[in-house]
Amino acid sequence: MGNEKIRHLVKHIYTADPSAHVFNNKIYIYPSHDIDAGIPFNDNGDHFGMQDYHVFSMEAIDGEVIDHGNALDVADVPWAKRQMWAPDAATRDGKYYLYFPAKDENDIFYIGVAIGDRPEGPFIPEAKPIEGSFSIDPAVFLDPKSGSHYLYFGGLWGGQLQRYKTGKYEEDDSEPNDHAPALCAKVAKLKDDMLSLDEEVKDLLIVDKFGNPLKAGDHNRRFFEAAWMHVYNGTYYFSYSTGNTHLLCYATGDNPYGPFTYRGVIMTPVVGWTTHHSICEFEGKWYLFHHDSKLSGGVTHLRSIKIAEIKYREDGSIETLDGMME
Ligand code: FUB
Repeated sequence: MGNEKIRHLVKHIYTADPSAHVFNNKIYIYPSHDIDAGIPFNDNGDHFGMQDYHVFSMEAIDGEVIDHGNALDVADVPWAKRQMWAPDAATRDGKYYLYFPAKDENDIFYIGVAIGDRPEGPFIPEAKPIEGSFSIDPAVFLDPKSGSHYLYFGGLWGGQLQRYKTGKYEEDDSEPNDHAPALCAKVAKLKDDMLSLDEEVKDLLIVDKFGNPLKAGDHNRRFFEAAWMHVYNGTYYFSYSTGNTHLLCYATGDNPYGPFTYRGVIMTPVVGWTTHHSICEFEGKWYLFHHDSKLSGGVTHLRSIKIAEIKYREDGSIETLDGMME
């Protein structure tokens, strides 16, 4: 990047929830494509009425950002009816896989997968969502140690994670009381076909420095949505949004399942209600891809993707970025 601390990547359409990966020596970004669908605001996030995905690429951090156009449309996904929320992508054996959450005809979120021959798509969706998946915000992580891929997911409130607090779906939208353990993000290894889960979905536990699970009332630290995993210097970093306190936080562990110990804040609140990110290494530097609502004047569901360099200290902690910096 040049002298600027945060680079605004896309201005001709609204984009959010950027998942960045390096494929074939280029950066590919898989964001949500924000639109104003004319749906009134509510706590359920129904106003996030996205209908398709565009994929973007850059050959250099300062380089031109190419919009590769429509990669997948809700109209082409047999099981999905609305709300194409935060996606992610992965590659294996020459194929590319786009993972995405959407609501079905009963307004229940599941996670789907679509297959392409190129990183930018187009992607052909599977006829049904991934069996055993639920809620939102898929993030697919290639474990450099084992060579296996893991699917992380989950999101509270509009993302419906609280409906699975007993382990199976229930309409009850209440959260655990403040003193109970916080609800966890979910993780499961993917099969080699990249289309199905290889095991039962597990809880991803975040503990404090004393080893105690974070509490549901600990809104400044507990997981809300926007899971991401990366490895730096052999340590696993699980990062996420705290939702209603608008922080991007991280916790570290020694394997893809955890437990993870809470370490701190990566980015303070941005303009807009949501905050969502990915972390990606490119040419020896590490970058935070994120979004805010500055371009739309603060409209919460009309966001724009951005990039900022992140720095690690000697002890592996991450320097906190100011979400309001220019
Ligand atoms: O973009 C819709 C939802 O907003 C995402 O799935 C959440 O992570 C939040 O960014």
